[in-house]
Amino acid sequence: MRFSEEQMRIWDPLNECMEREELTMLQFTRLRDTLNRAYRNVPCYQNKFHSLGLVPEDVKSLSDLPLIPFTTKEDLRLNYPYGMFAVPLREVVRIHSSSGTTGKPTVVGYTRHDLNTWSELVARFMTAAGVTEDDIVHIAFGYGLFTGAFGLHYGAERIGASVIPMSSGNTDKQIMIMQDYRSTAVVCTPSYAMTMADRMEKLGIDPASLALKVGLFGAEPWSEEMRREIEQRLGIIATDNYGLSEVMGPGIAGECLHRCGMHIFEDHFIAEIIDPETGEVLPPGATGELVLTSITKEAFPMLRYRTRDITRLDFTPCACGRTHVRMKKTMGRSDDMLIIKGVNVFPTQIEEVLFQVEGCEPHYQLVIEREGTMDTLEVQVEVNEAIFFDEMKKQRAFVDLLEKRLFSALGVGAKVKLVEPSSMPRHEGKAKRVIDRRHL
Ligand code: DLL
Repeated sequence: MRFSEEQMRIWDPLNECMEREELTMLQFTRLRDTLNRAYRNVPCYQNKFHSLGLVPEDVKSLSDLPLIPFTTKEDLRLNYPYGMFAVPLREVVRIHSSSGTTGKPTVVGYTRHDLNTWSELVARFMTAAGVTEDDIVHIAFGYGLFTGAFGLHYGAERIGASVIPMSSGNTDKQIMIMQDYRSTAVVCTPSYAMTMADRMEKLGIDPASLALKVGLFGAEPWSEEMRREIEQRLGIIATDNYGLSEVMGPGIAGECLHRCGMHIFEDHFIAEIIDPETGEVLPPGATGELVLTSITKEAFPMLRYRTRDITRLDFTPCACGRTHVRMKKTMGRSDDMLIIKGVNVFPTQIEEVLFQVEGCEPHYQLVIEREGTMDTLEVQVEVNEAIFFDEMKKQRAFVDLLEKRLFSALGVGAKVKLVEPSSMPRHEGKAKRVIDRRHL
């Protein structure tokens, strides 16, 4: 695909295309400042340093980064709500929170300067996706404590685009607004994009009749197959962007139009990949858990935060000219990894298989149960009407085909259950794919 110069613009070329040597120097200066501030103002960091007999001055270059202890979700829980803040609350102008599916959510804060940085970084990946001041950006993330909507909102405004703060849900109204206001860019989770595509099909609305050109998707794992499906069904370019509230929210990494990995904004975050079992830093290109250190944040600095997201870094040059390293699509959080009969399985691997088989609808759920000491996996997948109402023999052959494909992709057996078209839950925010019926 060829893109115009306008589409290939870079928001902040000075920082996004910095030579590695200069970038390394900048990272170290910023890291040192962050360490000093975190050590001085956050008892949790100070205690961790003390227990190792460490002071910030011991970190003399970037290669000393592994000396710094990891920060985990547990640290944030123990210091709930404001214990990890490095500035007095009077300097905090915004508070957000993580999705917190279990236990108390974690609380994060931003100074005015942090909000400015956040908008700049979101503006970077929106520009990288081809969004300009001429775009009408339709934000269908839920506005609230979740960082998704506000993060994208201020980034789009920073670019000068016209922002529609639609929020999530009420899909028919979303579609009506898209039609009437001529939205050109849509922002939501990939699973909600799919829900919208389904609904348009049901309502007999041809996506080509809309003005949509691009979708900026993130906040949950999704496969390349799902990207192709969304692009084809909505007739748009779909880009991926990554972030997590503990480290800032969206705006940590985002794809350019080449869509070959998400550029991590390395002048603000240092990325490492570690072995999730041993904590050892892995060599460039290895797959493991992403660890992030923020180096410019004031209110809520994060030192070596264990994201739990499994990915790998790609240091090869990108055709767009940005020099920042790219992270590959995450396979999911290590917490989402299923262990079926001793084999590690990520839901996105299953998604890839299902999307390749004609007749499967892009809606599925994974049910894990325990039989004796063994975990079993059932893949429930919606199929189109032709297959669902097909004769038993044909249906059986379809199930066999899926089970075979799953086995060869995963290396472990899964049972497949076909379910009626439109019977699976549709998602408005982050999709919940796994139902765990084990009583552990
Ligand atoms: O989901 C921030 C965000 C909002 C990112 C909007 C992109 C767009 P949390 O609710 O704290 O923050 O959830 C963070 O979501 O650790 C990943 O597991 C997952 N995640 C986020 N973006 C992606 C992505 C926001 N592009 C958690 N691909 C992260 C895969 C993602 N997983």
